[in-house]
This record gives sequence, structure tokens and C-alpha cells, in this order.
Amino acid sequence: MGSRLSTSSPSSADVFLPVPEPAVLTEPWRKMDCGIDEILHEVKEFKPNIEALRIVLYGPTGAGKSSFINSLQRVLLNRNAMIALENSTCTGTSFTKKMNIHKLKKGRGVPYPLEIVDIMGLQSADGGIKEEDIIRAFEGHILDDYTFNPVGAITDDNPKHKKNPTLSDKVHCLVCVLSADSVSRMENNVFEKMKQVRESASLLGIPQVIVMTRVDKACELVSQDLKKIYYSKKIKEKVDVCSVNVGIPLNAIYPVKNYSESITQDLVIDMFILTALRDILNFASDYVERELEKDD
Ligand SMILES: Nc1nc2c(ncn2[C@@H]2O[C@H](COP(=O)(O)OP(=O)(O)OP(=O)(O)O)[C@@H](O)[C@H]2O)c(=O)[nH]1
Ligand SMILES: [Mg+2]
Repeated sequence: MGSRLSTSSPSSADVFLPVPEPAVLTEPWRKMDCGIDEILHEVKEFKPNIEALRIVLYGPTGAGKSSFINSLQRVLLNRNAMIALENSTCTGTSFTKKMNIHKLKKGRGVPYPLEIVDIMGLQSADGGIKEEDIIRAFEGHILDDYTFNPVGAITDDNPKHKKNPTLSDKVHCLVCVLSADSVSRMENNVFEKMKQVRESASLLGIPQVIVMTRVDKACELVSQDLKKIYYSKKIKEKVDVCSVNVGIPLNAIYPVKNYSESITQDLVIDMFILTALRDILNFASDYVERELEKDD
């Protein structure tokens, strides 16, 4: 009895036991490029070359689209805020059924030059949003408060259909929202739907990014210490899955933790949200600049 403990030479079974790979990388897969004050200042003072930039969020039901909008608003106001209704019970049916255009603020009564279009989830028990509707939305044909019709896309005679949209009505950046804890289990048809939307955006020259939410639910290390996000092997793997399946390069993928429980602000949560926001603003602004140059 106890022979395995008393002997110093390992048995053959021990020799072939797989050595678990470390969950923490020795080098980060992405480096932080500046501090929170600098990035917050850059974002708060951002002046686009149009009155307001417009971005659209799209992705599967429950991915965290509405939560991301609220997180962006919280970072700008440095307090708890709820401008988009979130879904706290995941039923498989999209909670957001209307197209809502959220206008962000950077202080009480002070508008921020970013509008966010929150649309219905891509995949849901009731069929989800129609691809044609997404495309019409980013071309600027759908007005705020339009209720999606599960059986058909918007028609030209609908009062919420805008016939001749201007550059301000159009979407200047497509933000695909995926949750880190479910991306590896997502069905191929959802990725296919996303790819098609992305390709349509590419034809219009609209830049695209992925915001990967719920990192705290996908990695124990990150759940305990969000600062480890760029040192987490698991998060890097999830980012790779997003990139390969949606076809968006790694340098346009932003892992974030949304505010979902806390009522107070957290500098680390803010830092990752701000990193995503800063790049989205720049990409959207570059697009608007290209469109304006075309008109010259
Ligand atoms: N822990 C954690 N929970 C999150 C995070 N992001 C979102 N959630 C939660 O996930 C659930 C779904 O989030 P929503 O923002 O409602 O998702 P959605 O994409 O808007 O969903 P639909 O409108 O139904 O398409 C909510 O309970 C959120 O509080 C995150 O980063 N971490
Ligand atoms: Mg929503």
C-alpha cells in the first residue's frame, strides 16, 4: 500500500499524463497603448467631420448589444445609466424588437457626437431580423422606432421608411457583437448570416469591428481579474474563433466586459470599453471622410 507515494521513479502512467497548458500567457497578445486619462480625454473631446457618427450593432440574441450601449453611456457620464433596455432572462427570442437609435450624452443635456442603432438579435425563436432590414438600416432607409416585422422586411411605403437618406442617416461603422462564452457553440447558420451582412457592408465600404462581450463569463482568470484580459489564453482563443468565423481581422476585435451588475464605475471595465469606442470612432470618422471626398 502506498507504493506509488514511496517510490521516487514515476510509473509509466505518470510519464504520459498530459501537462496542462498554462491559462496565463507570458507575453500579452495585445499591448495597452495608453492610460485611462489619455484615452478618456481623446474620446470625450472627439470631433467627427459630421454632426454625429452613426454605428449599428448587430449580433445574436442576448450577445450584449443593449448592455454595450449602456456601458458606453456609463463611461461617458462616469455613472450608472440605462438608455437601452437589456434582457435579463434569455428566452431565445430577441428582447429588442424595434430599431432604436440611441443618442449618447457626455453630460446632462450635452450631446455626444455618436448615435447607436440597436437592432433585433440575428437569431431568435421568432426568426430574428431579416438581412434585408439590416442592409436597409445601414443604408439609412429605416427611421428610429421602426418595429421589425418577423414575416417580412420593411417596404418602401412604410411610414418609417426614408426614401433618400443623407450621409448622416447612413451607418458609418458596423459593430458585430458576440459573447465570448457562447461564440464557440454558435451555429454555422448564424455565422453565415453575419458574414453576409458583413459582406454587404464591405461592398458599401463600411468599416467593421467585433466587440466580444461577456469575457468574465468565458474565462475564470479574467472573471477574477479583468486586467488579465490580454494575458488570457482562453480569451485569445475566443478572439481567434470570432475572427475566423466572421472574417474580421484580429486588430478589429475588442474583448470587453459590459456593466451588468455593478452600479458604480470601475476603471478597468472603462478602459476596455474606451479602447473599443476610440477605435470605432476613428474607423467611422475615416469612412465619413472618404465619403465626403467622393462628393468633392
Ligand atoms: N457577466 C456579464 N453579463 C453581460 C455582459 N454583457 C451583457 N451581459 C448580460 O447578458 C444579458 C443579455 O444582454 P443584452 O444586452 O440584453 O443582449 P442583447 O444582445 O441586447 O439581446 P437582444 O436585445 O435580446 O437581442 C443581460 O442579462 C446582460 O446583463 C458582460 O460583459 N458580462
Ligand atoms: Mg437588446
